[in-house]
Amino acid sequence: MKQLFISDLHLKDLNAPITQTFFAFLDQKAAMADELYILGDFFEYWIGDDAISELSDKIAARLKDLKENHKTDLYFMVGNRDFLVGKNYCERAGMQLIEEPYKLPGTNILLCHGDAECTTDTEYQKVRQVLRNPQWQQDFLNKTLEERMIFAEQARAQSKEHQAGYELTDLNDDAINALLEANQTDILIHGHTHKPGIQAVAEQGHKRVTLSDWDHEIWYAEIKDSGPPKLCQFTHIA
Ligand SMILES: [Mn+2]
Repeated sequence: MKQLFISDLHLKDLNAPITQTFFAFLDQKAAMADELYILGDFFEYWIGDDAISELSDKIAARLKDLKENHKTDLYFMVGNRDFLVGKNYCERAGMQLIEEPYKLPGTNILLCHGDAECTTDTEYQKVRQVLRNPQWQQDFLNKTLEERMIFAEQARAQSKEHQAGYELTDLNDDAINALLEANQTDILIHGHTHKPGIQAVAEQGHKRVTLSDWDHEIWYAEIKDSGPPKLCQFTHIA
C-alpha cells in the first residue's frame, strides 16, 4: 500500500514547465501508488467548475486516466486559492472531494491545507471567513464568468503571496496542537507555507510534515504500508 501527498502546484498554464512536471509525476510516481492526495492550491485560482479551460480539461483527463487505467484512488482538498473547486470538477477528474481537516482512515494522521491554522494573521482569517461563507460563494458563482475573472485577478494582485519579499505567516503551534488533539491524531500533513520539512510541534509529541510548492525543489510525502510519512524529492528528467 503506497499513499502519496502533494500540494501547492499553483497550476495556471497548460504549456508551463510545471504542468509538464506534474504529468511526469503522474506517470512516474502516482501510477505506481494506490492513493494520491492533493492538499490544496493545486490551481493558482478557480472561479467555478463551469469555467472550463484547456488546462482544467487536460488535467481532468490525465487524472481520470490515472484512476481508471492505473487504479490510483484520487482525493482532493481545496486550498486558499482554489477553494471553489467543487464536486462537478472532481467527478470529471475521477477524484473524491474531501473536507479539511481529513483524518486518514485507520491512522493517527490528519490532512489539511494549512491556511486556517495561520491564526496569527488575523487580517487574513477575516477575509477567509468571508470567502468560505456558503452564501458568499453562491452569490459569487451566480455572477458572470467575466465578473468572476475580474475578481480573481484583483485578489491575486492583492495577495501577500505575490508581494516580493513577503514571508508567508506560518501555521501556529497552538492551532496545530488543538487541531490534532480534537481529531485524536499526532501527525499533520499540510502545504501552504512552501517550506518543506518534518518538524516536531512544541511539547506535545506532535509532528508536522510540510509539503513544498512546485516552483523550486519538489517534495512530496509518501506513506508505505502504514509506516511513518517520509518526504521524498521529485526530479523531473524530461
Ligand atoms: Mn495556500
